[in-house]
Amino acid sequence: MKLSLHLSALAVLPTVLGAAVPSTEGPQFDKGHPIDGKGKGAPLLGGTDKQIDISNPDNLGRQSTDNGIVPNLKWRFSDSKTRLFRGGWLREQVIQDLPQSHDIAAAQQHLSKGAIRELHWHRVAEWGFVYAGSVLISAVDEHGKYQVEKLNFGDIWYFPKGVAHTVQGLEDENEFLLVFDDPDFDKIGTTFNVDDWVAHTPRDVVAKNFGLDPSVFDNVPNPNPNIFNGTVSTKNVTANPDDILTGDASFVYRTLQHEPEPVPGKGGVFYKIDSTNFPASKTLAATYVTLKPGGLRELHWHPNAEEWLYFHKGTARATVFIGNAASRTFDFSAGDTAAFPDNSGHYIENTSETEDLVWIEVYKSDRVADIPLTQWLALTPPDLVAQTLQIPLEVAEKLQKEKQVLLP
Ligand SMILES: *[C@@H]1O[C@H](CO)[C@@H](O)[C@H](O)[C@H]1NC(C)=O
Ligand SMILES: *[C@@H]1O[C@H](CO)[C@@H](O)[C@H](O)[C@H]1NC(C)=O
Ligand SMILES: CC(=O)N[C@H]1CO[C@H](CO)[C@@H](O)[C@@H]1O
Repeated sequence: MKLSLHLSALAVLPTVLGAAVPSTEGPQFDKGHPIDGKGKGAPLLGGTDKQIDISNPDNLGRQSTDNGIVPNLKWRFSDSKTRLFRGGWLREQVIQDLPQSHDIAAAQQHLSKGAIRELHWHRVAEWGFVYAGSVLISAVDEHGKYQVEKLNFGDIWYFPKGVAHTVQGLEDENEFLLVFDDPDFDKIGTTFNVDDWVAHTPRDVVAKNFGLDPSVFDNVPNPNPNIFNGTVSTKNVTANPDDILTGDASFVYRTLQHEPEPVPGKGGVFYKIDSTNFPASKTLAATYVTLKPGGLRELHWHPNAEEWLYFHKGTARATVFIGNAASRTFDFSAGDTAAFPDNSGHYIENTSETEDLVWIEVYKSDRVADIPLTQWLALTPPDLVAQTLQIPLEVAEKLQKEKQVLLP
């Protein structure tokens, strides 16, 4: 009797692999179930990562305006393999991780005090943003010009393709974002490390090249360590000070020492860092944005490039419209990266009640450029706008002609 009751109860209320069946009252997205509460959807009973479902309700179908097939545009650094070194670590996002990022690869890198990212160069340009601690950067270009500088929070470097460089951690713990203007960063032929080169060149040639005894190079590390623990540099380069890269030739831009862009919408703070204010940065253009709780980066698109993003703090959502009635909403949190297709329409909204949203945008371009929806419509004959969208003419006549950038 007891057994048959139990079995019939199971038949009405299926619990597969122990998953609790939710109530069907109202939307269930915040409980991790794809149920809209208006008759669409059903419980999720199979294998799933509950925490990820709950923090990505838009993947569960919450936005009824989403439509069509839009590929995944998001990658979490938390899903990257972390490579450990003496004095630091590295985790990357390359094209194999996020195939929709066609222009850019990126990494987070950590250097403890004294740790050195060994001397190297790349076939691609490198852009860095310091977000914890401080680092020493050193670089040399094709004209024998050089630069050695200490960078702190918010400071950016840009090393053009082929420029030799190194980075050292100065405080107890230091971390930064790296961005490269090529998505296939792990491809052979992208990075050239000095000790790797020396170790794989006939010793007598190395000795002849430097005019030194071959035994000088007996201890060159092999394999090369990439990052290794060291001691903080105390020596200056003793070359001609006239050869120091400064002014427009500088590889360094100190973001927070400049004025942010005007933001008439008053929703936050927007820094633009591109070749118009940082002349060295010819292939990568960036923004550093802080958006207040509930704020909105207005609907816009970028006429010149695909957009790559790194979310540093807070939580966000963004809907990306790729044309042909296709759009998809994504939920983001700190540590996520994303790539929005070239010219796709989108917004970014801070979904927190209390916390600022901080993110970085990077474009493979010499400049940051956007066209906001509101400004476009405001600068088009209002009767055409009114007829197209079927909105009152008075509304079309009063649209903001200025870019609002960030709305509260
Ligand atoms: C680096 O780490 C190794 C192994 O722990 C240690 O022997 C060496 O002294 C360290 N070097 C420096 C400069 O801290
Ligand atoms: C290195 O150069 C800086 C700036 O010119 C100077 O203040 C410092 O004393 C120099 N350090 C050494 C060890 O010469
Ligand atoms: C404080 C505030 O306005 N928070 C809003 C953040 O954005 C979400 C939508 O994504 C709103 O639901 C919150 O009210």
